[in-house]
This record gives sequence, C-alpha cells and structure tokens, in this order.
Amino acid sequence: MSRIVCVTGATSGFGKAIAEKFLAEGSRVITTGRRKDRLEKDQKLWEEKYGANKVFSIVMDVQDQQDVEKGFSSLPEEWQAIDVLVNNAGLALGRDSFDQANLQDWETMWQTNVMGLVYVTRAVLPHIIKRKGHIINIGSIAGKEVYPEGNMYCASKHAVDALSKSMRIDLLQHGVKVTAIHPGAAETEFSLVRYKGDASKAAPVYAGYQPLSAEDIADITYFAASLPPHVCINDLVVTPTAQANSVLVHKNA
Ligand code: NDP
Ligand code: 8X3
Repeated sequence: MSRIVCVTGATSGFGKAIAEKFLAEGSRVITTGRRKDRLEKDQKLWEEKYGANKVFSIVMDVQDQQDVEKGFSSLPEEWQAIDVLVNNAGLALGRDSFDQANLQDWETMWQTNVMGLVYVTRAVLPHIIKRKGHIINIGSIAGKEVYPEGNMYCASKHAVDALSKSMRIDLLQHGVKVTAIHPGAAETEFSLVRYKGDASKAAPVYAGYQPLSAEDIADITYFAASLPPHVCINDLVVTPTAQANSVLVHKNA
C-alpha cells in the first residue's frame, strides 16, 4: 500500500523494524531520531533495497519542541501528505525505588515519552487531519499496570494511554484514527538504555523465555494500520506468551 508513514525513534528496535515493514509493503517512510549516523546508514541501505526517494530522515530530539517544529517544517511538499504517524520514540532510565531514583532520569523520561509525543503529534497533526490519517502511539504494559521500581516510566506510559484516549475523542470530528499499542517485554536496546549500557543487567531481562521481537511489534503495527477505513483498533496489549502481566514472567519452563 503506498502511503507516507512517519516513525519516530527509527534508529533502533521497534521504530527501525516498523519503518522497514512499511517500506517493504510499499510505503514511503519519514524516519526520525537523534543518531544521524544510523538514520543516514539505514536510509542508504533501504533506498538500495526498496527504491530511490522512499525514505526521508530528520534528525531531531523529541524533547525539544523547537527542534521538532524545525524538523517537520523542513519537509518538502512531496513528503507532507502524512497518512500514518507512529509515535514510538521513548525510553526508560533506571529501575530504582521511588525514594532513590534520579530526578534527572525522571525528567528525561517524562519529557521524551510524554511531551515528545505531544510535540511531534501537534507538529504533524495538520497533515494527518488533511489525510483523515492514523496516529499510532506505542505505549507499554507499564501504562496499564504499575510495577515495583517502575514509578516514572510507568507514569509516563499511563500518560500515553490517557493521551491516546483523549486524542481519539478530540480528533473524532476529523475522522482521524487513534490506536495505542502496549507491548510487554521485547528484546531491543530498551534495557541496555534503561541500565545505562550495563549489559550484565540488561541481558537477564530476556533470559529464560522467548521475549517479543521488534519484528513482532512491526507486524502488529502494520496490521493495525492496514484495516479498512471504518475499522479502528483502539487499544491493544501484547505480551510474550510467557508473560501474564507487568510483574509475572514464567522463566525456564
Ligand atoms: P530502543 O532503545 O531500541 O529504541 C528507542 C528509540 O527511541 C531509538 O530509536 C531512539 O533513537 C529513540 N529516542 C529515544 N529518545 C529520543 C529522543 N529524545 N528524541 C528522539 N528519539 C529518541 O527501544 P524500543 O524499540 O524497545 O522502544 C521503542 C518504544 O517502545 C519506546 O517508547 C518504549 O518505551 C516502548 N516499549 C518498549 C518495550 C520493550 O520491552 N522493548 C515494551 C513496551 C514499550 P535515538 O537514540 O537515535 O534518538
Ligand atoms: C517496556 C516493558 O515491562 O520493562 O515498556 O516496562 S517493561
């Protein structure tokens, strides 16, 4: 299907897999992230694989509203008819008790996961409204159930859940679809980022069971974006089969 799809946080994990899935299915994709080298490398690779002018990449930090506005205002005319926005950029930093967690980490999570999503959505919304398009927010199972030492990450993803419901109500008049996808444990760079590069803490998160992959989330995102115009998946929680909720994972079965 030939559409223009904008994916935030496309330099890694879900975002990268989602961008490639839409490209493979015939879309043109706007990729964003802070790491210019990765955006450029993938753009080159994907244009060789899927054709010239299929990718437009924008380096931006979603925490910075001016950066976001500047990034989207640089879009050439032929890239402005955005049909699908996938708000995926996000992170967890630390896993610490409420009384000990680093406040700077909390500010970064809130500013990225909540305000970043808002800045991007507001910047892209005029295009989405014109197209009667689709906004897909990547939440988390952490936005459905709070877990120990999840504090601000869980709060930020609960906010994504609430904002998704709010967008669905307020954008109803414009015929815009809003879907929230809430994954459980998926093996990406997520835990390496959360534990600040400490692989000895990140690897055990995914040991002893089969976690979700980035490609699983890409397939689900593509499915949600490919239903007939009158059908909208509002809210979708997906976990590995070995995970029952945000605290219970059956390991070494
Ligand atoms: P990754 O760490 O692999 O990817 C995160 C992406 O977000 C990167 O492309 C990164 O790009 C981007 N990003 C982070 N901060 C910023 C920023 N300030 N500005 C712009 N881009 C940013 O993790 P995942 O793919 O796993 O995570 C993607 C989303 O899925 C996140 O919202 C996460 O909370 C959510 N999620 C993850 C789960 C998991 O278990 N993996 C489960 C449930 C939800 P760059 O660093 O280049 O800026
Ligand atoms: C990522 C999944 O369970 O680490 O959102 O919060 S979890």
